[in-house]
Amino acid sequence: MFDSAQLPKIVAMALILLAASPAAAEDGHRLWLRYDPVETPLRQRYAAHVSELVIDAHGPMANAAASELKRGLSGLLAQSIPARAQVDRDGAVIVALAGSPELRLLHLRTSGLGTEGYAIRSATLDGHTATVIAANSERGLLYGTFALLRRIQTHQSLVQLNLRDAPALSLRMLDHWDNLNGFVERGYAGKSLWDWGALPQHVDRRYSDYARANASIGVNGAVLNNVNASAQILTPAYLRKVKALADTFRPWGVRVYLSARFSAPIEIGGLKTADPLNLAVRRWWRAKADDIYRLIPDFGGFLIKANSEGQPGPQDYHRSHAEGANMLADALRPHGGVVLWRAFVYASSDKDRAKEAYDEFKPLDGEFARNVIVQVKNGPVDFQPREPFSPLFGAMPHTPLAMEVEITKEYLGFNTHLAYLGTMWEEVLKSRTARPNPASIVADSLSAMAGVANTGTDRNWSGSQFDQANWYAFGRLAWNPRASSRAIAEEWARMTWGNDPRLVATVVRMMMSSRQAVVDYMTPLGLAHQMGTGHHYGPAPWVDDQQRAEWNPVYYNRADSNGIGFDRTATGSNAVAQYAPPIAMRFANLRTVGDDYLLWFHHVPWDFPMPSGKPLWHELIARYDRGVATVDAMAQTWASLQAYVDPERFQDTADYLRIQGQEARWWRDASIAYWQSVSHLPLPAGVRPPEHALAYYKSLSFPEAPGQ
Ligand code: GCW
Repeated sequence: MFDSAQLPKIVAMALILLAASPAAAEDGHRLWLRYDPVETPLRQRYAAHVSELVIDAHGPMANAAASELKRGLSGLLAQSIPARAQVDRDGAVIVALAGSPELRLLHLRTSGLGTEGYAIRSATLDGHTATVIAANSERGLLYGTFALLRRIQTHQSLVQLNLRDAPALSLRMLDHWDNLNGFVERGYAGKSLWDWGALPQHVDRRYSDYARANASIGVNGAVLNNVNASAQILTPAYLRKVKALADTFRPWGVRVYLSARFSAPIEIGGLKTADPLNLAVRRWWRAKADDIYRLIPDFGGFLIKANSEGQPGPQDYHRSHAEGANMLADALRPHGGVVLWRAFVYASSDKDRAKEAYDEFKPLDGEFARNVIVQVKNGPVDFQPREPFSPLFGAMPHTPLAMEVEITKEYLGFNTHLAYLGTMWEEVLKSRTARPNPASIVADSLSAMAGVANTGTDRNWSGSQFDQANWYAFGRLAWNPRASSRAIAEEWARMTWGNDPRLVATVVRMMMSSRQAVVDYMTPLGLAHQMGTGHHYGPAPWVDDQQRAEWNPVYYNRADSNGIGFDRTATGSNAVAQYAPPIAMRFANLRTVGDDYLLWFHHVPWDFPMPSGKPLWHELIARYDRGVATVDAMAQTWASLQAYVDPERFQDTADYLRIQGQEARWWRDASIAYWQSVSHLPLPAGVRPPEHALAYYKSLSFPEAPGQ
């Protein structure tokens, strides 16, 4: 029987149990938007600047900004922040659109901020100190809000602020390779976020969380479906589902785009052709666009993969890429939509694959309609751990270009390998094109950036804790392609792991060396595409039996008893000639090309003396060893951070680093075993021989590979 005298004891015990039970699991679900309380005394200093909220802007995005400020500030300062109609004390945070009385009083000018920029200024209003977030648009206010919160999250001062910022590129997009059956092509973070079966009736909470995370890093567009597209997405039933997503994303400033299948007029329109010059086809697309805009007035437009890897396209009707793109552009133009037309094409079997996109698209410069953007992968081949920049950047002065990068790590070890890609993208964005000016860089040639998303239904969104950093870095670099990847890593580390200086410095150090480590243990010195067939996981430099030449790793490594690497100079494919003369000269010369692109551009004898003094054969092996050593060092470094990190996320990362260590060895050993079978050279003294014979590595099949 229940004895009431026991009650206080029971309550006390329950309280003890509650206190001892862990708080909500630290599974990484909150991303970089954690908003845990800042420690005192810093918190008190911030509190002096944040006593109340005065919102002088209305509309869905302004409301989202207001709710985010409330949520973020009350979390970070561990107190609720009241909203007021007017400033009535020191420390107000004011959110105001251009033309509002507050901004007029303060003479705060918003000219130059464009439609997405913001200003944040410390001010005195009605005798009270205040911090003002100002913009020309609600979207600008949203970005200003996240910028202010980020300052507190990263422990920066709020004193005497006078900040202005606006994005350099107007389109900052995530491309989802999500199929309608829930499978994500090259996705390593679970299934697709979009639950097509339950939409539009059920709108999952995650959709707005997703859009909110994008808003926090300035991403303003999302292509919902795979570029290997199903025409079904354009049917009325699916468009109603798409509308539900668009409605959910809108308050966070994210517009929806769709991948369109070029042959949709045949598949779902009942036409006999998809010829872009056929009148019925043109009419069909116009009507389709009208239908979409009736449902989604701010629909962004179409992304197209045409005549690439078996996808249909205008060349099926002997029309050019420009004719195909312009037909869709005509349909979207009355509504303000754009066509993102991908330049990822390779079809000819007797040509260097690295030359194909340039050869096909460069002659079309000037032929595209004004609302077409040509979307070019960062490198000339395909999202490898390292490639030189695509020669199309700077080569199409009359065509807006988007740079497409792959956030999901298809060729960099999937989700278990820690590789911070900010450094890779910075390297590409800052590469000198010398077009049109001697000092021009890739970033100068861009109108947009698109990142192939790494999001999925995993609790941590991206497949690993550290893969979140790549989503984050993509957004920040798309906002400012001249930003420093180190500064972005630091920002992310502070927001995600904590502000302790030792923790921050260590995490940033790991991140900054991580991508080079992957290059070293997978494809050192400019090698590329040595991954297993189809899945692209694990080493397979020996593969030579694929139907098309350029599907075989041997096509890329060209290793033989004389040497290794792809001659892309005048004695070979002459791909170097696609670059501006000063760049071409640098790449073409063995002495100036540099280690990073050596084997990308040259077939080099095994005994070639490297700048280190070693012959190439020895240097190559040293690079594999360096890659393995860096991963081991990362694992040790991470172990030293145990006291700074919550147990769940600590363990996730430690486990993955262990897998990465095993797989780095697998890559090293399998690659060296194969090169040795071709070079017939002995291993340098003191070098650890591969653990197994080559036959063993060849016999492994995915997913039996070590660590799987
Ligand atoms: O890297 C390759 C991928 C394909 C992808 C293709 C592309 C969507 O292996 O999975 O298809 O690129 O970018 O179109």
